[in-house]
Amino acid sequence: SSHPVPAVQDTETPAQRDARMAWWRQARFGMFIHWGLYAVPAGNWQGKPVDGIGEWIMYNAKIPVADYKKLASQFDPTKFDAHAWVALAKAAGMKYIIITAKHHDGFAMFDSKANPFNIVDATPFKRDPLQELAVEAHKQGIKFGFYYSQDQDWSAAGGAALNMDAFHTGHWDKAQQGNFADYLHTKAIPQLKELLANYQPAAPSVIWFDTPTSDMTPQLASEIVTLLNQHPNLIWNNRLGGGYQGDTETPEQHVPAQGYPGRDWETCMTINDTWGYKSADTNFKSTQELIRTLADVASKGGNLLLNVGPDAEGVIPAGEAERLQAIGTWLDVNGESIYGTGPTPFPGDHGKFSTTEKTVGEKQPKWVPAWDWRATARPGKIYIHLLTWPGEAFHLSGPRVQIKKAYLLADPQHAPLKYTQKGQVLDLQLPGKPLDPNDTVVVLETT
Ligand code: FUL
Repeated sequence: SSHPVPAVQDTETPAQRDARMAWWRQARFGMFIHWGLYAVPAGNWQGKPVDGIGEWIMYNAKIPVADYKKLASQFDPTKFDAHAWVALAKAAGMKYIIITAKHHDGFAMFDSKANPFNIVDATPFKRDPLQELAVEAHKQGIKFGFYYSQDQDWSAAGGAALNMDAFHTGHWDKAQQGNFADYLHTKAIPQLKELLANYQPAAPSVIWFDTPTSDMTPQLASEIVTLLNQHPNLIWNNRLGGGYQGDTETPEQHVPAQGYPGRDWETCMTINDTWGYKSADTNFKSTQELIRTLADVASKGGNLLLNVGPDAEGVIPAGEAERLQAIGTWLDVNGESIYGTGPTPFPGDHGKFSTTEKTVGEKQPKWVPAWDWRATARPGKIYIHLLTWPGEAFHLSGPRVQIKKAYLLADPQHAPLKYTQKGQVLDLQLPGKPLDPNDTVVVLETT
């Protein structure tokens, strides 16, 4: 494959880059975990629900730093079970896990010597859940990485993002006043060093940066890149700032109509309407919509990083866990049409833009997909994902290759389907009903 954009590590050859990205491109499906102190208020402050996403409650309710820090004494997630979380990700068919090591609130979910506002030093829990997850991920053979909010840190002097270009101005407490470079040198960079050094051999495979502002100058960002470059297998995203493109594009809460040809990309998405736990949010997407979204993403050559928001006891909400299990059941049968596949000659424009759609965290017009069909491919095979059953005939215009055999992936016999192919037009005969109402996959074997 070709990569017109310069490699992140400018000493890297395209072949080295392909080797570094290989597991990630195979993976297609990962688990995002937003877990932090914000799970304690769970969307409510002083007895009232606070509008907005759960992990932004400190900002949205303008909670003073000292009051927010007091939440730590109430954070005792004794039901946290690293084995169960990793097992759930695996059962869902996910190939990697990215967890919030520190979100914008500044609370570190790991044992940090660099700053005492962390789960080991400031809570009755006293354990390092990231260490436990790193060990489990390694044991259960799944990749593991860290989300780290390098730019915004509402608890640190200098970290409350004076220059919130895309957002708003940050300060609401004198304790937040300070110098951004000082914050970076005394907290963010030392913590990134801890995360990169202390979790070997399991982690991290990925560092997932977030919300760059103009505070992150090219010079400051280059100090972080120097650190990252000491870890030659590391993958990091496009949200560092300072002009760095990183390895991956990160569309949020939507699937870009055409993907990002020539770039690796990953849609991150919530199952309900929040990343961090909010007790009142049970607006879960259906399993069907989630499976279709995964097929949609794969058909455009991307990965889906699907979020769960565990509660303050350390439990992944049942509504989220159930959906993950169901996606895993579908992938058990149909995984061949997702993992390691690439886009096809007919990605199509299945959908339309809507400006009226309510979006989470984004103000751009939203792409609203049409759930007709998608296609993924690997050498020798094209997979047609039938999302809405077309009836007993399916007409496909475009395959420039001769089809040898067609069958339904969910049919254990792989009994051949009848078809005719004239030039680039394929007419398939299908059963009257779908084998799977979420996504019935037709395999086209090519010569
Ligand atoms: C956003 C953050 O501000 C949200 O809280 C969340 O972490 C999302 C994945 O990225 O930019």
